[in-house]
Amino acid sequence: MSGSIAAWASRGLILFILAVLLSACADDAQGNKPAPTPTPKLSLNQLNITARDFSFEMPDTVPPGLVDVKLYNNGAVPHQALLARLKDGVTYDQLLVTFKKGLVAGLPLIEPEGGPNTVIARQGQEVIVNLPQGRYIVLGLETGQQGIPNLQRGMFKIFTVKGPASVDQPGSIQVNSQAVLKEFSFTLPQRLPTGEQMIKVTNEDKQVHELALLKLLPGKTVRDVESYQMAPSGEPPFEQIGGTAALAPGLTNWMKLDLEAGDYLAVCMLPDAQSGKSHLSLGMYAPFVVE
Ligand SMILES: [Cu+2]
Repeated sequence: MSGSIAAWASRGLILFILAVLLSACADDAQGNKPAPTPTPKLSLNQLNITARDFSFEMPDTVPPGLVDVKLYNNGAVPHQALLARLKDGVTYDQLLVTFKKGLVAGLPLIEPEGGPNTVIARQGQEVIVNLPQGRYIVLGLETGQQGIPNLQRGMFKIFTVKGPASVDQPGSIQVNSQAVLKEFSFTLPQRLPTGEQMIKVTNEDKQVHELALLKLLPGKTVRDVESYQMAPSGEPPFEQIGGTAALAPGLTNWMKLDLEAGDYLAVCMLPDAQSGKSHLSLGMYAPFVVE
């Protein structure tokens, strides 16, 4: 019995390989560029989050394990959706009161599981996360106009992760390249191709980091980004195009990108627990080119 299953399995594999080869040949014959690596055909649980000015719309319950999170910004200002698990013993009231004192005060109360980072109006970001069961809150940690944190305007929503877990395992996610978050630095490719790709993002440091993606406007550099962050005025020298939100030490997210050619910057804007300075100003950025 098991022998015949193995035979069927290997026949299926051969057919699959043939199909892949044939499709590759078809591309070459027409002189087209090879197709980008297809995104995984996993039966992942889906979570759609709509951000508005200033609220989140999403289900009250999310299944544990791998979840494909799609954020769409239906507001007029930039929004992110950080999925944060409350640490044991922390209450929602305590969390919201503490976050009002600032990020440095609030971060120790949560285990940040990542999620889609900040995108401008009418844009989206898709990120696969791997959620343990627990009590959660989705947070928008951006500071909006007049220096008021969006959280204080209502950018949070409580939810629970429970129920049957996803059967998919992280190893089945097809990855095109990797980004590693370290102590005030990133390791990621200096060049990326245009088009769809999946990037595995892992925090290998002992503190929380994020990977915010910025597309630099023509002629702008990391210095312009830094000056803007210190004293925002006028139009930013960049466009916020997503990335992965804050990740606790040791955790991994998978971000799906579909980039056009240009100059980009991966940055971490989170504040340092000791000095309160942004990780960007401590050197946590990495420029890269998409071509
Ligand atoms: Cu950081």
